[in-house]
Amino acid sequence: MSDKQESDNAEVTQTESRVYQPAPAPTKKGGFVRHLKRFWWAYLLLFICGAVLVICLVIFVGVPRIAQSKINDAKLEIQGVNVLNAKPDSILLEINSTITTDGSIKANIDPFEGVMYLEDLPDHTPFLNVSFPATNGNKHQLVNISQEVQIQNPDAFNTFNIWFAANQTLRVTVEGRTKVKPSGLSRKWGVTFKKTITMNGLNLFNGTTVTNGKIALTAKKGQPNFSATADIPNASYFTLDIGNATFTNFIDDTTIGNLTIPNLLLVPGSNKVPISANLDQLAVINAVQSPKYCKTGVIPVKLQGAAVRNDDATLQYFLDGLAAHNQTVPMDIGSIIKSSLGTTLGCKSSSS
Ligand SMILES: *[C@@H]1O[C@H](CO)[C@@H](O)[C@H](O)[C@H]1NC(C)=O
Ligand SMILES: *[C@@H]1O[C@H](CO)[C@@H](O)[C@H](O)[C@H]1NC(C)=O
Ligand SMILES: *[C@@H]1O[C@H](CO)[C@@H](O)[C@H](O)[C@H]1NC(C)=O
Ligand SMILES: *[C@@H]1O[C@H](CO)[C@@H](O)[C@H](O)[C@H]1NC(C)=O
Ligand SMILES: *[C@@H]1O[C@H](CO)[C@@H](O)[C@H](O)[C@H]1NC(C)=O
Ligand SMILES: *[C@@H]1O[C@H](CO)[C@@H](O)[C@H](O)[C@H]1NC(C)=O
Ligand SMILES: *[C@@H]1O[C@H](CO)[C@@H](O)[C@H](O)[C@H]1NC(C)=O
Ligand SMILES: *[C@@H]1O[C@H](CO)[C@@H](O)[C@H](O)[C@H]1NC(C)=O
Ligand SMILES: *[C@@H]1O[C@H](CO)[C@@H](O)[C@H](O)[C@H]1NC(C)=O
Ligand SMILES: CC(=O)N[C@H]1CO[C@H](CO)[C@@H](O)[C@@H]1O
Repeated sequence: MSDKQESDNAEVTQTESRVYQPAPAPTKKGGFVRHLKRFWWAYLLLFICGAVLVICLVIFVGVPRIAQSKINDAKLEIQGVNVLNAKPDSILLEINSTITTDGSIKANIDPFEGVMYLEDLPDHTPFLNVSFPATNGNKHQLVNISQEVQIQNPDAFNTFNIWFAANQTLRVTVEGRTKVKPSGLSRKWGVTFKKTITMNGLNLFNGTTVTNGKIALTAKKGQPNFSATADIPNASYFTLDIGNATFTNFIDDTTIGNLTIPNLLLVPGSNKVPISANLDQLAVINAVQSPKYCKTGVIPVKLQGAAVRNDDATLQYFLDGLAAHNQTVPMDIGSIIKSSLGTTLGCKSSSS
């Protein structure tokens, strides 16, 4: 640093001495004016060089910095995500999003490939690649994406689905390298686009209710012998084309059968869907008469994803999401039995 400064100083001194050498010894008055008249071009050159240097610094150091800081300050917000046409190794991914900037810089931003990863999973392994379209620096822009995305890293995508199904919120980072071309300049500069979004997960469908339960006494063996309507809350802004989802049901630690939600297309907000189940009714009746549940007739039934079939194919990523944890749904079995069979089952008198 100091070496460079010294040599710069030396150069300046040299130039000055060269400038001064041919000049006659200046008389007291008007000497400087004469000097200026004679060497105005040298000063002009110095000035131009200085101006060019400043402009170059602004363009080659300042602009990229400003461009990067504008990208960093831009806000990415997501209004909706659709996961449609779900296949074992691909999905149709639609994202409606907005990018908000302060609008102070007009610039064209190149399209780019971005990766998505879970911010709170330390290895940051991308679970999806997404192509972002070209944008500009306008204050408020709609960025809508619709593309068929290959699932190139199934493990990472399954993990994302497990977090998405289980967590109340999760943080997803979108990251990619792109180029920015400020309007009026002919060059492009590389910048990093990196945004972390905090989104709502499905929170294990907390708040699901089951109503309209009916026991089908005449069902043949293997046919569903229980039907109801479930109201499944989706706290996220995702629409998911899940398909036929089957869950194993437990009361405490005992399997009591399974239930299926046919053609499940989960949308944000409330989802009223029909369910049909094959339940071991004897086991259920025993449970509802047990001391633990006989007072209210309400049994917390545990559900664990057992199969997700869509167009005759298993969708492992949705299945992993639904199978990684049990979700608990309180079912008012007492009322269901009362309305289906017309009897009230109290507590078993003989039970200890
Ligand atoms: C995006 O917005 C359009 C128009 O409102 C809507 O039809 C579409 O379903 C939305 N897509 C997503 C992914 O939210
Ligand atoms: C893009 O998404 C916005 C919602 O963010 C929606 O209002 C708009 O209609 C969408 N445009 C298209 C072409 O889907
Ligand atoms: C993203 O694309 C790159 C290059 O094509 C590929 O190597 C990588 O596996 C992809 N990752 C995901 C998660 O799709
Ligand atoms: C999200 O859920 C996963 C799987 O249940 C868990 O391991 C992780 O710690 C959770 N992360 C956050 C940030 O809640
Ligand atoms: C589930 O919802 C209930 C209210 O419906 C709430 O009290 C409880 O805290 C929620 N649990 C989680 C894990 O969000
Ligand atoms: C659900 O139960 C029925 C009847 O017991 C059985 O045929 C079917 O294989 C089960 N489904 C799953 C995914 O376990
Ligand atoms: C769900 O609950 C059942 C019964 O208690 C248990 O056997 C099973 O391991 C649980 N599943 C998970 C993923 O915790
Ligand atoms: C109902 O379906 C289950 C499972 O298929 C079966 O075990 C049971 O016998 C059926 N009928 C009754 C009355 O529980
Ligand atoms: C769900 O299962 C039914 C009956 O097997 C079938 O007709 C339907 O096509 C399946 N739905 C999907 C989305 O695969
Ligand atoms: C984003 C959204 O629509 N969230 C909804 C998810 O479902 C619950 C229950 O139906 C609603 O209260 C949320 O508003």
